[in-house]
Amino acid sequence: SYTPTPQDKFSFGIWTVGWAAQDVFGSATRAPMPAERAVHKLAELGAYGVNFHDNDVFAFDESDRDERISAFRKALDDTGLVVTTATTNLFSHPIFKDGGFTSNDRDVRRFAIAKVMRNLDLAAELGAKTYVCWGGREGAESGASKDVTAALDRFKEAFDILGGYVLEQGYDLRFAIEPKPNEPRGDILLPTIGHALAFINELEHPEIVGLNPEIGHEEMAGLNYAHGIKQALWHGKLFHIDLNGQHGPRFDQDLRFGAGNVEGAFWTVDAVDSSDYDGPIHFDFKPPRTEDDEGVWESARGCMRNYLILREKVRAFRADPEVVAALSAARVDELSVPTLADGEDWRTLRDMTVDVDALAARGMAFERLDQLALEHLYGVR
Ligand code: GLT
Ligand code: MN
Ligand code: MN
Ligand code: MN
Repeated sequence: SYTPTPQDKFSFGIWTVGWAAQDVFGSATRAPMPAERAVHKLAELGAYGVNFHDNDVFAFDESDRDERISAFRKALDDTGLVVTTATTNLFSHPIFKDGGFTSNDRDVRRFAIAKVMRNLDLAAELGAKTYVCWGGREGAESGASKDVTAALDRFKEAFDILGGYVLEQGYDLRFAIEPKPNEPRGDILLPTIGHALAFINELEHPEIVGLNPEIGHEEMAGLNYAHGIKQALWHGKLFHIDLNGQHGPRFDQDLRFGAGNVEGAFWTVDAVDSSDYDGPIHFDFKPPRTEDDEGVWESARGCMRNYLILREKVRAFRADPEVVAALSAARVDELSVPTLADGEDWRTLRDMTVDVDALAARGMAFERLDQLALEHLYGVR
């Protein structure tokens, strides 16, 4: 068991398994991987879909565009893998050194928006429903170099242009902004789920813009991912998820899902499994630089296995009668009862009295509940 099937809706970025493992301190340890090989291998492992950047498939200069897209499309047809999601590489080429949508250089901004439009056409053609926008280069290393107010105006302008484009073309696509606090820029704009949620409200077409939160990115900022996606869901804005692993605030580790913060992974699966999120269960990880080709697939397999293992544990936790009793002792369900009863308003509360000492003395019984969760996670229940 713990063998994935397409019904589990697992998907991967082509760039994840395809990463040749070059980093800031060293060159690639693996061979470049054509997109079609990633598609075939992921299908063999039981995945359902893929996400791709334009330049995961063809070169930046687009000289090989048609032949590379045909090979990609053939692999998709041969395997039945679905393109759930697409995105644009606005970060690798030197032209984007100061960003795409918010570069100080206006010519670069215009080129970046055009590059996105070209890949939106391909995304729509291949049936993607979500278009991820990770603004990794939108930011700064130093204070005076970026007029943040103007940058936000330009960020909004880009989404307004692109939103208009998608609506006028009649594409069945929604944008998903992916926040990240830093790396590769010293400070990235729209650094967390909260910043991005507020930004979306300022757009011309907010209804087609939501979020793609990544576990590692929120945890780099010291934030709780499960809480973050629950708030995004509460706003109706969880359009996509990037699952991976991270050990707290440090560089972006992109470990396979389930590694790093294991307890966080447990509550993440609980949050997704109990929600009405129906997008792909997407993995955005990087097989470590130590791994050869076999290690790459072991790492990809691990993402899916860990999700299935945690899903089983989360469901067992929720179904455990002792957990049901502990939830009730912790009065978790009482939080769903509105604070005012029908017909009441502020007048009811204004002059009420309570037995302060008695309320202060009531324990919350959370430790018992959390111990039960840990015991399910540790595998002793
Ligand atoms: C890049 C980044 C990811 C984003 C991808 C989408 S590319 O690997 O680190 O977090 O999701 O552009
Ligand atoms: Mn990451
Ligand atoms: Mn990444
Ligand atoms: Mn990501």
